[in-house]
Amino acid sequence: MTYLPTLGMGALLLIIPTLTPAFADEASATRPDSHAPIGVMGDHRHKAGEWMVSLRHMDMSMKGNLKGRHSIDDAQILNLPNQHGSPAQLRVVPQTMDMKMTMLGAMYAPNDEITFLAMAMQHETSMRLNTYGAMSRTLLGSFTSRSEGLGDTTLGALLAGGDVTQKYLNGTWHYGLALSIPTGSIQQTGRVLTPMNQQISGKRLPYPMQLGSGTYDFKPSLTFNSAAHGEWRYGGQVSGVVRLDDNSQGYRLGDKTNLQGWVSRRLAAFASASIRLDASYQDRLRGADSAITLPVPTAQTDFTGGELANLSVGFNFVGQHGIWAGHRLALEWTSAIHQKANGVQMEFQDTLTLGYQKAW
Ligand SMILES: [Cu+2]
Repeated sequence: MTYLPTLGMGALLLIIPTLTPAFADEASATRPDSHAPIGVMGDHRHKAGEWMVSLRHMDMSMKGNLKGRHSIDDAQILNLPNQHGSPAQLRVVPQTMDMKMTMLGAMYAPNDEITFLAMAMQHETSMRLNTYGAMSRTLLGSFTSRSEGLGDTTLGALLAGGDVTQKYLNGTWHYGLALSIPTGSIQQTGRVLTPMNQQISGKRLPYPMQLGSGTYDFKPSLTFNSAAHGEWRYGGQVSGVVRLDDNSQGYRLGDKTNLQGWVSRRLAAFASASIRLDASYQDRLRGADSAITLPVPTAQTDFTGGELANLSVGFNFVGQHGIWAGHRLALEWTSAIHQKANGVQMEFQDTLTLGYQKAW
């Protein structure tokens, strides 16, 4: 997906000259950097009585495979044991994966101490795979799996924490408490090409192709936002995902922790640029779905979880007056800079996030 950064920069070049006249009023108090980069969730709270709606679109791409930190090719993957027994070794290898997510969010603050939030998600995922012969190990062909539909739904609240007023650490922090409700399907099926060279339809797709976790997940977070230091601002967040039960198919995805920090600089009254670094760790999946049995790395329960770190570059824009006042547009381009997979997993490439937000 190397076209994405180019596309992002192209869109930016189009947006800046078009919006400059309408966005150029310095007098407004709405700063573009008063929100974190668009890839950060639950980064800001609202004042009493305020509402906000947001729409985000993320497009994430994966390509090739890693064993631990190192690339592994198809021929090497065919030597690995298959936990499902037959055939004895892996015979289906993912090549590329594209995950599109559209998130619709709402925020409401009944008072200055608490901001409620809700977020619904729509997924559109596709994966292209190669199938090799059970005995011959020769390439039989490729096929593409697709899954599409509603994902999990998050409901929660952001609670005022406090102020920090040190010389070099000056800002506010807040807690986030959220619950993810398993509205996404975990029984998506598709047509696959088997190592016996048969096309089978209605086969349960591997774990990364499912639309939700299937479990109620607790999602706590702690966020710090600095005060403005002239044109500069920074922030950080630690967050987690804790699975509260096993799902109906007999497994739970690994718990997750994420640590991130960002720095932004205001470029104009209506625009800011940001750099963000994030690192996350996810545990292995526990249990297994007995209907997920393809001889493919993504159906091996030990080949889940690991470390991932990303570097992101983003831009926030906010209208300063007229019909543009208070309308926010943001984009962020995220690139994986470190990945250590448990077992063999697909390699993360990059993600483009586009967002729109409006508060009133
Ligand atoms: Cu908001």
